[in-house]
Amino acid sequence: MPKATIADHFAQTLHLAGVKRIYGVVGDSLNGITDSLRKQGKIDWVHVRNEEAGAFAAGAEAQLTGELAVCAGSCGPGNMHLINGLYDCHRTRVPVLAIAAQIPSAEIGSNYFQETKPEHLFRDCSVYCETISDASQMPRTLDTAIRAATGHRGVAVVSISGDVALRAAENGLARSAASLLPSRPGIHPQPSDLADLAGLLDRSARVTILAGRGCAGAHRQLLELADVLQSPIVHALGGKEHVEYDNVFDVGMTGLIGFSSGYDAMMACDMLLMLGTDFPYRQFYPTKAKVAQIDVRPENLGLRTPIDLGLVGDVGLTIDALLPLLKSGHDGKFLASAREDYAKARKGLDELAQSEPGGILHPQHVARILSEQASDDAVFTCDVGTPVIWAARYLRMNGRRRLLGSFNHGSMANALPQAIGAQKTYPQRQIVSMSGDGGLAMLMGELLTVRQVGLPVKIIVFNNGTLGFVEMEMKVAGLVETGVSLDNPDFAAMARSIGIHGVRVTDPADLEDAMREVLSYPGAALLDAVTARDELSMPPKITLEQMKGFTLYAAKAIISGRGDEIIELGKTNKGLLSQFF
Ligand SMILES: Cc1ncc(C[n+]2csc(CCOP(=O)(O)OP(=O)(O)O)c2C)c(N)n1
Repeated sequence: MPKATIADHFAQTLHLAGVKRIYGVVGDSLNGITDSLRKQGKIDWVHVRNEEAGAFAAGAEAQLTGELAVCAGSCGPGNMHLINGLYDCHRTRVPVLAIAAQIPSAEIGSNYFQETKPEHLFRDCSVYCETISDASQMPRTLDTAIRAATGHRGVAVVSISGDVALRAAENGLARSAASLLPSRPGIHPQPSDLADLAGLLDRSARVTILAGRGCAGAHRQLLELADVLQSPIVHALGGKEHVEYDNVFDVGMTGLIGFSSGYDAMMACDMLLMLGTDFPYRQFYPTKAKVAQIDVRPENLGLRTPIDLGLVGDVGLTIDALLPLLKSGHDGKFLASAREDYAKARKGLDELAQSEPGGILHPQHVARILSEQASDDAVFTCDVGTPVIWAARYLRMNGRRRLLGSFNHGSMANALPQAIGAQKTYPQRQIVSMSGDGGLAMLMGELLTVRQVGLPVKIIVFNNGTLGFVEMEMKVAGLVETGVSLDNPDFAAMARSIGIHGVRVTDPADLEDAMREVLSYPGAALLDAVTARDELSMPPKITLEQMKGFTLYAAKAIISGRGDEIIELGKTNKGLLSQFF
């Protein structure tokens, strides 16, 4: 029997770590590993058309399951394509291992064909990034990468030359899955810190909670806390899927794409309690309120706004320990008024989510019908651009549905590859990609992946003929829009030509039937929704013309739906918008 190679040990170690598939594109520097995977027959090779999509797909899988997902690229350009997707994984803090193949080991440092330095290139988007240049480093380097990715919830990159992968293995494998994947410890704050926090909360009359993705799994605790404090809960986009549902305390989102009620609840409180959120936009934080923050990452405390108290802890565990220390007695006035504001904001948004039969199809309408018709456990992915706004505002979460995006990294073209990862992970669930026409085109080759791999992904294209979000930003800045127009094909006809069911809708009267046809189709299907180009994600009464004289930030604030009251603030913050996109 031939001796096991390093590549064989890769296949065995990944299997031991529970890895079910690897997303990637092959190349000769990867041949050793792909061949070992083929011979082993336990890990599926998911052949994407661009490695960037492979990284996004792995990130989606890791985010949905919380478990290690893997992508791979061949040497030089092959693994460089991974980088954008890996940045997204890294910023979303999901456990992903990237295998970055390297040129022949003897050629390193000679400016050889396809030579790059992966250990430099990936440094910034990883928690661990090392090269295996000798058989004696295995399996320790790979094992450490796996532990780093899962333990720190981030990206680990292992670079290895093709010839090194084919060398004979020298050492034994990890002894058990448990030794590779130690479970995460629960993090409890110190009792004295909890007492301080309880004191602060008891002394504050108007507490607002800002809840982020760190609230995953803590829905019960969050509601119990809000009930004791009679607090409105504002959610950040990353928290939407974990916070918004079955929640009478929720008053919407704040931020660039949020709505007035969320913004107001943050600004009117005398104490802000941040739970598992790294919401980045500093100008949306109150300046006078006291602030306490709970996060598992100490480096996140006080990162976005000055805080009075920071606790390192899991949100759920911390609230459980905090609740017995709190005195009840907060009256419900602040909450009631925030909820009234929310009802008004919600009504305003809902009024925008319809279109006249025979008239222009509004994207809000498309998003609302999608939400109404999608299954109860659908996984939605939404492209950066206006689809993220429609998803944030019109998708109804229920605790079983999931929503993924590129919420921290902000990359276009995330939705389709994330849908590929989601569908591979959950073959039986309905997976819906809310794609921009620009976003879809950017990684359009992945439509071929969808078809070739046989994934029943549903793709809803918001086809507005423009890079809409940027067009709006340019108009708001008083610039003539440049480089935004998209001369699109009939995406439905294009889908059909490659074996994906395609339906095009232009008349709002046909929307509901078209959506039903696409969502219920047994295989991959695409809805080309030809939507209004000049759709403004802002209150209907304010026109672009009115916004021309405003500063970028003020206009952006209006787009976010917070109305006139913010214009004064905008005057002092000229130019801020440019840093966001
Ligand atoms: C990779 C990348 N390139 C450029 C941008 C800047 N950007 C943000 S949104 C956007 C437009 C997206 O257009 P589209 O997908 O058509 O969606 P729309 O906003 O029109 O709905 C652009 C160019 C980005 N965020 N990511």
